[in-house]
Amino acid sequence: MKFKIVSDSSSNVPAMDGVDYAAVPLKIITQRREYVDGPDLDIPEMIAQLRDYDGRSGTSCPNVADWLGAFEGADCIFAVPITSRLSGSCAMAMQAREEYIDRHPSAKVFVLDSLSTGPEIQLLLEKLRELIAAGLSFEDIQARIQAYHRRTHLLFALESMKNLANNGRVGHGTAALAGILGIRLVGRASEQGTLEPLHKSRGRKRALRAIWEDMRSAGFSGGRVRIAHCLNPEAAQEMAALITAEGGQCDIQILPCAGLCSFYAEEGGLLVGFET
Ligand code: X90
Repeated sequence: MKFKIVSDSSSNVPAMDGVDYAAVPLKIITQRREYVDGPDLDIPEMIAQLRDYDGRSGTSCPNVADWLGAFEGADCIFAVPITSRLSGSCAMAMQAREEYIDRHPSAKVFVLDSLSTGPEIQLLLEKLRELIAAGLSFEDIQARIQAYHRRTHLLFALESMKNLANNGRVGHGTAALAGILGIRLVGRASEQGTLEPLHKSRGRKRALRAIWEDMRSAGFSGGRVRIAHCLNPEAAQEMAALITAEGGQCDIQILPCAGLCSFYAEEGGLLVGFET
């Protein structure tokens, strides 16, 4: 049994120790250049170039061949793409699953629609690694990761939603909530896998406080927290400090957004994945 975990680059996890793992890249596309969201992408450079660019920009998801290439060589595969409600990545992974099983009839592939992105996917990947290391069967792992998924959540604070609106991922009305200087939109990944606005907060401190209060009302009482930020390590540290000060000992990790999350969360954006 050769297990493998595969996600797409929206997870911000380029590599994992102790397990066979791959992340298939999405792409960020402007009329000037195309950025492949792989481990070599220079995020600060991409953000700087996007800052000076006012033409059209968008993204594209991995295709079936990209997912198939990542599955190759394994016979027990868990794939965790970005929410199917905002991207075609999950549909491509599902189609790759069909083709892979046709070619390798004894292989097993489970595609878990994350209904989320970034640090919530990261939590799912880490849990999958644990379940594989524990020596559980494919079917047991599938049942347990689905149960765990009901306990994972994503909250975020965005200073701008221009790229989300320009690419039809949120309405312009929602985007306007975050469009004013100093106002951050705090929201969450809904149960259906869409972007759900929760509050408008003035200033960073209030936005972080709103996230913390939402974590508590979702039922957070310690456990794992994964924070991804777009060129905003200070806010990520402050978020971690607030959670530790009021929530006690938790397992918190901070990491920078890769390309896809950087493009949509934009400079200053913060994403917080946690378990309840
Ligand atoms: O297929 C593609 O081109 C990718 C499209 C992705 C669109 C949404 C990315 C969102 C990234 C922004 C804040 C978190 C929103 C979570 C909603 C579930 C991060």
